[in-house]
Amino acid sequence: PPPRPTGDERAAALRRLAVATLDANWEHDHTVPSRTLYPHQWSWDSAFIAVGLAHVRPDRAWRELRTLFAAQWADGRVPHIVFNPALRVGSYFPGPEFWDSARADGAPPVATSGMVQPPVHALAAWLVHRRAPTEASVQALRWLYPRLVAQQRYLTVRRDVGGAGLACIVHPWESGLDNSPAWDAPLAAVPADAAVMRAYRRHDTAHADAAHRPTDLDYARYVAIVAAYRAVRYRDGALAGGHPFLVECPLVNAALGAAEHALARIATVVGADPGPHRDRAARITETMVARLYDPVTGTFHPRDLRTDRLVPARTVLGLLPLILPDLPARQVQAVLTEACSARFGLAARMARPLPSHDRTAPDFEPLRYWRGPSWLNTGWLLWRGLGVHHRPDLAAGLRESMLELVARGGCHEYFHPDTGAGLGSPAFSWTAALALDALA
Ligand code: 2M8
Repeated sequence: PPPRPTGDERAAALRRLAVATLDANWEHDHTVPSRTLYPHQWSWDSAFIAVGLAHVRPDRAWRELRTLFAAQWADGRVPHIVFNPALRVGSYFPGPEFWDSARADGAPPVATSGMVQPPVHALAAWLVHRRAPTEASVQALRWLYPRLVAQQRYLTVRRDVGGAGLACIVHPWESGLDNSPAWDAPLAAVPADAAVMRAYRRHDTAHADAAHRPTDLDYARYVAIVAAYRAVRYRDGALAGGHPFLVECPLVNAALGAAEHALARIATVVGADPGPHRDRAARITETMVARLYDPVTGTFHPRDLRTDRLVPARTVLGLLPLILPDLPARQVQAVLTEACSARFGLAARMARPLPSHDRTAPDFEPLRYWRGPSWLNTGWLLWRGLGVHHRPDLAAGLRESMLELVARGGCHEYFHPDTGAGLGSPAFSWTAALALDALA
């Protein structure tokens, strides 16, 4: 067998591959997540991508964020997809014709989706600036700051369907973890029939193994929920009255709280008052603990607002509130216990990669997208949380496991949670970007 590469050789090879992947996915003013599966701009992908680009092409990191926020709606929502008008119809489903954003009030001139994704952008902007603070990065922060504030306001005011101060998601796509078992219970109430999908052509299954993607029934429900939101032209006023999917997600809300912490730091750079951001961050953390933490399971769960119950599934979403610096010691300890249990296997030397779902659950599926496989972005968020809460031993174990995945498998979209084999898109941008950040 060839000699095992040294740590330095492994790092150099990984860096080259990551940079080449990001360069190949750069498209004029943004980076596509994948040329085949996701050929437009995605919201939270761009935030992760910017974090990675900061290490090698800081100008592009800012460009990435600016392009995304140039498509922000008048109400402050940052759309989860910004469509590239140069692409032919049918390059992604559901495409611009399906979303029909032009008919919604306050949509930008460019076609977008009408939904959001986890607001990790303020954190990303802060990290990009901190990596290389320059006059240009201060200018970029000045431009972004009011837009990031508007994004927060949209989520905490218009999307506060539960009335407690947390943001509600109106579609599983808004969580970023599309077919996570976390959404099975709330989705079961959405009337849909797999036959609905005969009217459409899925594009994803032409590029990835159908057995590794959401099912046709999942897609029928995804399409039905978009249709309900599109019918009210993406207005949020009447959501509580009957929208088919209304959930408070632990990741979206943890990102919301982490964003206020990041905004407090950004505020000091741009000459704004950090105080209100710190107050809002504290309120979000407190409310998350009160509403989404279950003392019996010792982890965070989504709250289904239609039943006002916590969803029982224990997924990786439950661990991600660890990114909140002000998470109380009791919850930090409980989440660490959950992460280090046989369900997720976090350790200073990890035997297997971090899965996206509880390995011991009967509905754990090692190949199917967000129902088991290991993803770099959720690993990266947990890794940051471990740093924030002073667990360098566990952070080092997780980092090593993530880098080993990419070193062996390449910049795949996700990885088999037992073997580490690469799955999904083989040249996926956030995997490249977050590997670069973990390497630094
Ligand atoms: C996946 O979601 C899109 C829909 O938004 C899809 O399946 O077509 C998710 O993994 C999501 O988190 C990600 O942002 C997107 C692009 O990478 O792909």
